[in-house]
Amino acid sequence: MSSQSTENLQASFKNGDLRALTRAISLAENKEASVLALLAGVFDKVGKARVLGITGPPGAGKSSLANLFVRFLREKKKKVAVLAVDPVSPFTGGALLGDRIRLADHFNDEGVFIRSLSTRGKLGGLSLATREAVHLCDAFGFDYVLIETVGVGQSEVDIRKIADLAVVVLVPDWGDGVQALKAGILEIGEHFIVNKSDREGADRVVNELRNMLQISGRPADAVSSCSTHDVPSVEKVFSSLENQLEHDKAAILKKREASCKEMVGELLSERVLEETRNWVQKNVANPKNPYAWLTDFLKANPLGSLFK
Ligand SMILES: Nc1nc2c(ncn2[C@@H]2O[C@H](COP(=O)(O)OP(=O)(O)OP(=O)(O)O)[C@@H](O)[C@H]2O)c(=O)[nH]1
Ligand SMILES: [Mg+2]
Repeated sequence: MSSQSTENLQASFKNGDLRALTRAISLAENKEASVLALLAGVFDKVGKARVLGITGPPGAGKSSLANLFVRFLREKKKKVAVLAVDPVSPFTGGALLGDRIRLADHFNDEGVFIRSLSTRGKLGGLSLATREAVHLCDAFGFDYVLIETVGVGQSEVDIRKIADLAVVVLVPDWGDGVQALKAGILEIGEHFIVNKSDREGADRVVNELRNMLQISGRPADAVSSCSTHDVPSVEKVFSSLENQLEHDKAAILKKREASCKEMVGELLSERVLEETRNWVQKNVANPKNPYAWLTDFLKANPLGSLFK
C-alpha cells in the first residue's frame, strides 16, 4: 500500500468512516505492514473501550450471550464492536445473534459493528491480528469490544492477554469432563459463566468452579450462571461483569501496558517471519544452505525496509 493511500485511509478512519475500519481490519488480518502505520497514527485514541473476551467450548452459548450483551449496551446507547475469531458458525447463519434479535437489526444499527476474523492459513495465527483489530475498534470510538473465540485451552488466541476481562462460558454437563481440562480452564478465565442454567446440573458446576477458584486463592464470585432463555438472568450476569471490570481497573491498566510491551517483540518477529518466508519462496531455488540464505536475506532486506 502506498503511503498516500495509507494517509487517505487514516483520514477516513479518523472521520468515522466504517468502511475505513473494515479495510483496516482486513489489512491486519492479512498481515499487511501498512496497518502498522495506521495504528501508530491513531493509537492516541486507544484506551477508552472496554474489551470483553468470550470463550468456551463450541455451542456453549457464547454468541447468544454476546447478542444479549449487545442489546443491553445498546439500551445504554453504548457503541459495540463484536469480533468473532475463527467462528465455527457463520454469521450469516444467524448464529452470532441468535434467533430472537435478528442480525439484520444490528446491521442497520450504526452503533454496532460485527466482524469475523479468520486465519486463512496465515503464518503466526490470529493473536496479533486480533489485538490490532481490538485497537482499531477502540480507536474508532467503540465503547465496548466483544471478542468471541472458540476453544478451551487449545485456542491459539490468548484471550486473557487480549481482553480486559476473559470470560469462559461453560454448560451444566461440563462437570463430567476430564480433571486436567478443568484445571486448564482456570488459567484462561477471569470470570466463568455457566450458561444453559435451564438445564439440570448448573448449580453443581457453579459450586465446583467456586471451590476450584477458592483453592487457588481467587475470588469465588467470579462465577455466575444464567440462561439466555431468561433475559433477566443474563442481565444480572452482565452487570456482575461490568462490576468486575470496574473493580479491576488498576489491574486492567497494568495488563494493557504489559500486553503493549509484549506486542513490540511479537510485531517485529511476525513481520520478519512473514517477509523471510516470502523472500525464501521467491529467491531460493535450491534449498541447501540456510545459513547463507540468512545472510543474503538480511543484505537484501535491512530490518527497516520490512515495515514499509
Ligand atoms: N437450553 C439452552 N440453550 C441455549 C442457551 N443459550 C444458547 N442455547 C442454544 O445453544 C446453541 C448454541 O448457541 P450459540 O450461542 O450459537 O453457541 P456458541 O458458543 O456461540 O457456539 P459456536 O460459536 O458454534 O461455538 C443454540 O442452539 C442456542 O439456541 C441456554 O441458555 N439454554
Ligand atoms: Mg458462536
